[in-house]
Amino acid sequence: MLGNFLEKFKRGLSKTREGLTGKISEVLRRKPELDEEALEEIEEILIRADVGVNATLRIIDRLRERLQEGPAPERTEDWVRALLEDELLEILRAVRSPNLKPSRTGPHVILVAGVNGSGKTTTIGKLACRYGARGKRVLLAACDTFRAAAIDQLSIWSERSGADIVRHRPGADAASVAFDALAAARSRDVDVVLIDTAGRLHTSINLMEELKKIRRVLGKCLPDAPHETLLVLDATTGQNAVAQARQFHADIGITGLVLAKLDGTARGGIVIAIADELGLPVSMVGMGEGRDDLSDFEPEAFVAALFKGD
Ligand SMILES: Nc1nc2c(ncn2[C@@H]2O[C@H](COP(=O)(O)OP(=O)(O)OP(=O)(O)O)[C@@H](O)[C@H]2O)c(=O)[nH]1
Ligand SMILES: [Mg+2]
Repeated sequence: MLGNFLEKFKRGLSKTREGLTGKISEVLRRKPELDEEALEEIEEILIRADVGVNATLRIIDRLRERLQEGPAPERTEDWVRALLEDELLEILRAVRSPNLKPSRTGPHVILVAGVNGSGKTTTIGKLACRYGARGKRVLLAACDTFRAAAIDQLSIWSERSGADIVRHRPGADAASVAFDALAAARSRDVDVVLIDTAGRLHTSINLMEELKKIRRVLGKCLPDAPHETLLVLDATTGQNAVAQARQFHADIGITGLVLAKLDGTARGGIVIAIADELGLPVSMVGMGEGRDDLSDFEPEAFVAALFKGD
């Protein structure tokens, strides 16, 4: 299983590998003795790769400590890489997420939120394909009524995945779409309901109020719905993703993060900053626009792909 993930992660993380471990290897080759200057260079590389200042400083401190413990002849490039791998894994393992497996009787409701363009609708489409392939009956709720194109985009994913869709006219009340979607899900024996929502800035009060209203309506239709609230973050937005996650979590409570567009960035170190600073589970990562480009987050595969890419 890990092998399968590893191949996907290797492909998706090629840019990050160049920007992070590729550069670190360069330093290690130039300065195998790893003096203080080399440590500073590594520190800068980690920060540039969006690992986050706090996590970076801790990693460098730990590295310094362990270098002092280890006898000089052991300080080969491989040895230092292994130390770094250990440090990253320790941070990432703390946010390992239980995989999403609908097991209840009755619909498993997943609300998907995020700022505009972060990758919500695409993530929902990929999830619909994944659940469909596992024989689950899926229903999509087009609660992004803000733009007509958003409803059309979700409809395309409905066709592609074979999932049902509940949609209203553009401009309709998002919460009423959610209400109708749950009613349809219950009468049609649906296993998974995926709720697409409008994206606006995380500082938008309207957006948060709309999301809260959707949540209230879901809970009224089906006690303890939504069962998951996923926040989709665009990995290319760097440290801003951390601020977004904080705001969404404070306002609507997030149960899992999806990091989209990891394939498009050399700064995939953001996964480490998010794990370190938020402590929220990283459920999945998006590494492309296709239906199969969504993977459960596996810390071991992630770190292995960063260090053993080629
Ligand atoms: N490379 C890459 N592109 C992605 C990924 N996920 C989404 N995209 C692209 O990013 C763009 C925005 O994705 P959407 O899914 O429409 O984002 P959204 O959050 O629904 O956007 P709004 O509804 O406008 O808020 C699209 O062009 C997607 O194809 C990913 O994992 N990798
Ligand atoms: Mg969308």
